[in-house]
Amino acid sequence: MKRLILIALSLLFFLYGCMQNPPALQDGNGSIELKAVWNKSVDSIPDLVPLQNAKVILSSQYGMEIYYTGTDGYLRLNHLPSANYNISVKAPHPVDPTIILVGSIRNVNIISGQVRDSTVTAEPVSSSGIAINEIYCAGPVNNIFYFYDLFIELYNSSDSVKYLDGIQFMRVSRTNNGLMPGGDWYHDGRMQGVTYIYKFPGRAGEKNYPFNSKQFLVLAGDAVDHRKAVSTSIDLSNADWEFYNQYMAADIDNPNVPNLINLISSNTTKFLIGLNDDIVALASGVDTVWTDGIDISTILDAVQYRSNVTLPKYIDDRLDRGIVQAPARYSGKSMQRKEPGMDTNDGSLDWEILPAPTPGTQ
Ligand SMILES: [Ca+2]
Ligand SMILES: [Ca+2]
Ligand SMILES: [Ca+2]
Ligand SMILES: [Ca+2]
Repeated sequence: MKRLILIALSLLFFLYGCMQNPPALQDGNGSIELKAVWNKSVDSIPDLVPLQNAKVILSSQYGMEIYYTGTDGYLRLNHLPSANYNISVKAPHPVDPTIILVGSIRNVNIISGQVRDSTVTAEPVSSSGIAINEIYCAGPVNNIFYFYDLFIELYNSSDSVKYLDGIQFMRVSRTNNGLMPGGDWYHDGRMQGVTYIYKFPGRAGEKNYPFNSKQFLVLAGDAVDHRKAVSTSIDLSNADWEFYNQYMAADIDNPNVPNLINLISSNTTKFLIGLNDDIVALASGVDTVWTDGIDISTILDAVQYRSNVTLPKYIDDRLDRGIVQAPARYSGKSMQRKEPGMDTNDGSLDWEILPAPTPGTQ
């Protein structure tokens, strides 16, 4: 019996390993000559220059591969299988470390025996270096509707220490007379529809809570071992932070895990986000007044996720141009950026579904 269990377990681990490492791109006879450029111009006359040493993410039905452009801004690849490719590029700005250059093209059809010429034009976007890297909210596989094991993972992709003081995390799901969440309803540069807003201790600009370069942070709904409730769930008792609603009669509070606290006193329910459909955002905390909306310029990262990505997109284009594909409810699956912190502000391309959550790692 023991032996059987061992065999079953090793088979499981083997299958899990296969899911974790999809096969590398298959061999084929397609070629691409990809040119990456960015617009250096500060006026209306374009000044396109080659994007050197840019990270290029090539994804297709065969998986995902990472390459870099040369000093001439070109990436030339042969032996690609025929497929439709989505291509994202990302590079640091040559002078300004607060800006990154990002661009993407979709459905580049590569055909066996042909060389496909493509150009991707990157645009400058401001980069705080802090991104929402993983969202696990589907709930574990279970039949008692348990979904309290949610967590958000943040990542600091910059080369410097950032500070969490005053940073806000919010759920954005409120509508208003047909106006949808995540939009700039009053055309005043503010995002509307905030339903939950929690904050790290302190104020923006203070430096008491460091967030180190290349560090992952796990923000748990409840920082407890959820396997005690549902065996297929996960242990979040070692999370870095915990959402704690001080306006609720008895929210769970692991004393060893520091808290983000609730800014909406009328909200007396537990911190939750949609299991398969919602908008979440992270803001610097410079805009401390949420009631009139959150200044888009202070939002560090925001994404809309939906299990049905054919439904409409609500989030303002300045925050993200796509929709993250979410897994089904109670699937135990998670959503994560394809590369740590890789954020081109197109959730449709930047994210992937994980077979199981990975709190604190990629
Ligand atoms: Ca706590
Ligand atoms: Ca405001
Ligand atoms: Ca973003
Ligand atoms: Ca992760």
